[in-house]
Amino acid sequence: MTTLIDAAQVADHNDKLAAQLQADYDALGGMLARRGQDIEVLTTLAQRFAVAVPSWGVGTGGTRFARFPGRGEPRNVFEKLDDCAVIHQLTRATPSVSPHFPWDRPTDAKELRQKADDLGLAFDAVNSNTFQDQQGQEHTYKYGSLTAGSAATRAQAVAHNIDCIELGRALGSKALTVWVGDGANFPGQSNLRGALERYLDSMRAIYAALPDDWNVFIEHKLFEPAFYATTIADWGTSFACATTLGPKAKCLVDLGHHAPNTNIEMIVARLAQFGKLGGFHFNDSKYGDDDLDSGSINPFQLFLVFNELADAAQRDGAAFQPAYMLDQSHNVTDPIESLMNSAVEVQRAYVQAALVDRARLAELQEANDVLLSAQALKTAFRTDVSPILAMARVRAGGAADPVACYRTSGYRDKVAASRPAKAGASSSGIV
Ligand code: AOS
Ligand code: ZN
Ligand code: ZN
Repeated sequence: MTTLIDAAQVADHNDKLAAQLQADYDALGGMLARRGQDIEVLTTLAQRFAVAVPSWGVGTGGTRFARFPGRGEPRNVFEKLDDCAVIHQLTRATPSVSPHFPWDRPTDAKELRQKADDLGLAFDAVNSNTFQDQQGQEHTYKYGSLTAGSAATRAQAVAHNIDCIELGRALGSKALTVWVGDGANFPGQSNLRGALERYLDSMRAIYAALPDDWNVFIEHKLFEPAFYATTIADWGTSFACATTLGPKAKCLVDLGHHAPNTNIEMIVARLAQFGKLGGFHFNDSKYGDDDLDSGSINPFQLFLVFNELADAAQRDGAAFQPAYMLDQSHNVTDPIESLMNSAVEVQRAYVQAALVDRARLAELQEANDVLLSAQALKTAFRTDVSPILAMARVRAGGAADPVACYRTSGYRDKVAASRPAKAGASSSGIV
């Protein structure tokens, strides 16, 4: 297996922090023991956590105003995989990559799979793209894709999704994520019910092409690019469509795709209850689909989402396996650093949720002890589990402090030299 950062350098970094980490770990272990919790159980749990990295996340994103490219941005899917491998090498929490077509379309899927294999990576859900026109494309998506009034446009969008399934199969993926920007910018622009009927027709054709062991994830989003009425705007629509389509169709919750102050953890609880929670796109936001780093704005919300996931896991056992993926856009930070931090923040919420004594919480709820129920969650959320996360990484060969280790490694300088910037960069993360 190829490692892009010298293992000796990681070991050296860890050695320097070893005594400090052990002291923090022991102190936390003592505190948790007094609460009746075994730190080793939590560290093992942390080591089992995994979240996929979005291939488009390793390039610098952009807004409709501008894109400010970073140094050494990946120029193709192979270089994107290299950056993803660095993220996994140092965090040990991101063993898979969620690719995006056609941005990541390989000329040879076998070669791409081989490359991923060699880096110790696998492929998670593949993402289709019918929200922009591609060069040489026959029909425009300006007025919709899977919901378009034109049957030829719909057929083209369906064919692209089926092509994504084929590519995903060759890469060892097991799911297709469909997010469509389809909708209307003005009242009257389209027939609201008609658009959803056409969406379902298109999705039925895509669903029919799914292999037996595949899922299709329906990703809802309140607004943007449609600013009046998005066809798949909310979890209710997503749930209704997933239910109509069948058992392989599930809902995907992108944390940024709701109105401000929406109770996302309750949406998670509802979808889990009815067996339709397919997975997540983790990110954070203040206003809309800001795609900020996970846990950077509202870490308590992230914790509450994982609190619901812990409840669902307890109820449903091994059958409950939602897909965890990041979906972020990095405009002013080094994407590798942001993605490493974000993976750790999601992992942190996962471990913090495991600190909640669920039996005790149930008793408190039963007794209508509102204050102590709330405090049971707050106590878990306030516990700094950083030493557990660091120990989990170190034991798995990752870095005690991924960002510090990455900066010392000089990886960005190295790729800046081998990947010269190109003019006219697009906002897709492909430079
Ligand atoms: C768009 O807002 C959605 O979050 C998509 O999941 C995702 O960002 C897109 O597919 C990547 O281009
Ligand atoms: Zn998303
Ligand atoms: Zn989004």
